[in-house]
Amino acid sequence: MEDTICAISTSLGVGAISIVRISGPDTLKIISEIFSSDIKNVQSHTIKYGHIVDNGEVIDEVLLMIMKAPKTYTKEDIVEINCHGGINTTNKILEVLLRHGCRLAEPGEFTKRAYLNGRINLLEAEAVGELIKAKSDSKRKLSLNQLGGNLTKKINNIRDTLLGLMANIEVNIDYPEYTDNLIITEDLLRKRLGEISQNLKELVNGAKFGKIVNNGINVAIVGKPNVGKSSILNHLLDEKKAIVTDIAGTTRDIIEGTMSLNGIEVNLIDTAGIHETDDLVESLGVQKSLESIQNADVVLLVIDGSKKIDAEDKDILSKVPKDKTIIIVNKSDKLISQDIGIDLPLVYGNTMDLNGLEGLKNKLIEFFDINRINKDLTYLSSARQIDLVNKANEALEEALNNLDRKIPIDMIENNLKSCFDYLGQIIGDTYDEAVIDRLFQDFCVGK
Ligand SMILES: Nc1nc2c(ncn2[C@@H]2O[C@H](COP(=O)(O)OP(=O)(O)O)[C@@H](O)[C@H]2O)c(=O)[nH]1
Ligand SMILES: [Mg+2]
Repeated sequence: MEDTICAISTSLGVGAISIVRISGPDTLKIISEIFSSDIKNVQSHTIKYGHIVDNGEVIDEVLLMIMKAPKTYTKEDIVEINCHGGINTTNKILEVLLRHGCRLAEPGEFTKRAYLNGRINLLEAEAVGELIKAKSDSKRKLSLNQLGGNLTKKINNIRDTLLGLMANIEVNIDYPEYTDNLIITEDLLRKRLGEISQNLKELVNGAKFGKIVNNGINVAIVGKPNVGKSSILNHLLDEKKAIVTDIAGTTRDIIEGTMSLNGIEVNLIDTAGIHETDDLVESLGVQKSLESIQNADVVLLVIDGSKKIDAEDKDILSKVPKDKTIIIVNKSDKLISQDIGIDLPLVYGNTMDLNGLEGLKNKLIEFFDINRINKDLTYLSSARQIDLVNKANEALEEALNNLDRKIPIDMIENNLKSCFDYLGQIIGDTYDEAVIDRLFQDFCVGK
């Protein structure tokens, strides 16, 4: 981090202004060389008007935002050049900076420096990257809350408790004669671990919500041919996306579309009707339908309510995971019987009435607890964070198991140490170079 980096922080196109950002130890020296006046002694956090001049030629009329270390984004000296927008001016200024000794920043390098210099932790750095990419209100709020520090506080509280507990166990092992220290009895340890476990579970469950906000919900619409799967897709999307006919086997490939349910993205996947067929193309479609069942967060199994349930319906029913299936009894406008005889979450609906599938939307909101998701929006969310919090939870579960199995306390202490370390990795207290590099690769240049 000895070099001084620069990048265009705004998107490169025609616009009123662009911002070129510089950070590092030589920032003030380099800017003074190319600016119409010396800025080395300018007060921090001020704006200065002037010109960028290169070999006697005025490149642009600009405003400089001068921020001196350490109270800056990177904790280094930073100058942001507000220049006229447009590709030529902005690139020209970048070019002059590079010639005067700046290095072009890598994607996310300013944020990486903010992290390495201890201004933000890894969880917060990740949130910055997500905030920039956020396309919905929910995603924006989720990222902003991760940046806000509440999650970090929760993680640090658990880590502090673990650390205190480990220290106490150590003292008990090393100095058994010091009876004025708190003696960690089996009962006391069980109680403490129980408390930690509860806090961890909260994080684990929250992370499930975080994943939904980040990635949306994948919904596979399956069933035998002609029950109305494609009609349901079209109805939900309010668009004639899939072809609908009364000919069985019309849908042969996967057809996808996205709708929003209270701000949560729902990815709908219409599939080929599952049944025995000799047609090669159709059978490949059926194969894809079965695969989509595996990849879905919830399966909507569609049944034709105008007919009796038959062996084909029952066969498909045997292929879907019961814990993530909702039955849609479609064609409720011609329903022959209320009694379906299937013990799974069930909705009646049809694609003929305007709001014929409102019940389904409500069922999905209920199934994923979407109203609760939106209330808090303080969750771990990236795949990296979720993996680590699950591992931390497993380590703690193992500690509890080992306690039940009367395993020696130093082994249990190892479990607690693992739990502590996994949580530390979430906030980047301990880190692995490769993970950090991968994480910042996904960032925009200039952030
Ligand atoms: N009466 C009635 N007919 C429907 C309903 N939904 C779909 N259909 C009809 O059922 C036939 C098959 O629909 P389609 O969506 O192609 O079924 P898929 O093969 O499961 O995708 C078409 O003729 C639709 O017009 C419904 O809610 N009520
Ligand atoms: Mg279809």
